[in-house]
Amino acid sequence: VTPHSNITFDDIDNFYQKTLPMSNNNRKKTKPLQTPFATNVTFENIPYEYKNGLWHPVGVISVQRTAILIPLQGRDFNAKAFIFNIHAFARRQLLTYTVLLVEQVSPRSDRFNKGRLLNAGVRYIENQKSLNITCLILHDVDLIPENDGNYYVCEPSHPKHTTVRVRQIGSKRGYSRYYEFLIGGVLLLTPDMYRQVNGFSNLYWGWGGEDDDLSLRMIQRRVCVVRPVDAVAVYAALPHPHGHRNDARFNLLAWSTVRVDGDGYKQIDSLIEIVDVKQRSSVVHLKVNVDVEGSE
Ligand code: BGN
Repeated sequence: VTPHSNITFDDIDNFYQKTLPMSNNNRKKTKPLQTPFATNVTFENIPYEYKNGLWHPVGVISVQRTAILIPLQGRDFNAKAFIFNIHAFARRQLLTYTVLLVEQVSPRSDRFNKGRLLNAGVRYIENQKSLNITCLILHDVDLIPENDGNYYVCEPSHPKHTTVRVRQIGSKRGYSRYYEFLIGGVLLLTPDMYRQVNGFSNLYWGWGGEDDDLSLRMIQRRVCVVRPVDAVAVYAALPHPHGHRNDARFNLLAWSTVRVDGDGYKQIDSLIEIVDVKQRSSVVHLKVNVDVEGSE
């Protein structure tokens, strides 16, 4: 039974007839409920087609239209492993999706500005009106989801943070947990929610804090984050050297909530320039100058 086969309601009836418990009385006599998902059905090889900028499972209408955004500076070695894995993962979940690499170009600074990259990526998506994206996934390039039950589907009214437990590949330490407040790593939210908090601050240069800043914005705007259960919210982290820490992050965080309206997604256009768009079969590769002359 695959979703694209010509299955009829009769087939489904027949499939379930023998296994559905009819009442508490005969429950003991029947086998446990077996769904097609519990058998050896796999979506691994479901045909996909590329149509109007998105990957679609053939013969299936997905609930959401998803953009996976990966901010990037260097780390090509991680990006390749990530892209290789994320397509298989997305297809096993029958997503309708696109993958966007948002790579930083910055002539005046070697510090990573993840906030500007993500604001730029979301703006690009928003401008591609025909894509009609309904779910944004902000995804670190070094995190590989390990459980297919970690559904990459946006909740209608809450951002969803899915990096609950993370293990380092090659380390024997097992899974680490983070703090309740953390929303960094992988975050799913609708474009509406992104606008509601005015996206990310544009002021964080270097590693750390920009995600905590977004978390504060959400608290200020009464946006409540949800998480999947521990068993499925697991990731493997690819190895890489640590980025340059941002010493200004503590001070920026202290004043975060007074800046929400004046520093964020609404302000991104004057701060960045998309210098290259390369449409590949596996990704759309944007190069973004996050450091245009006159922007601080
Ligand atoms: C935190 C960082 C986050 C990062 C997580 C997980 C800061 C601000 C300190 C007040 N926050 O410490 O940005 O995602 O670790 O690595 O540095």
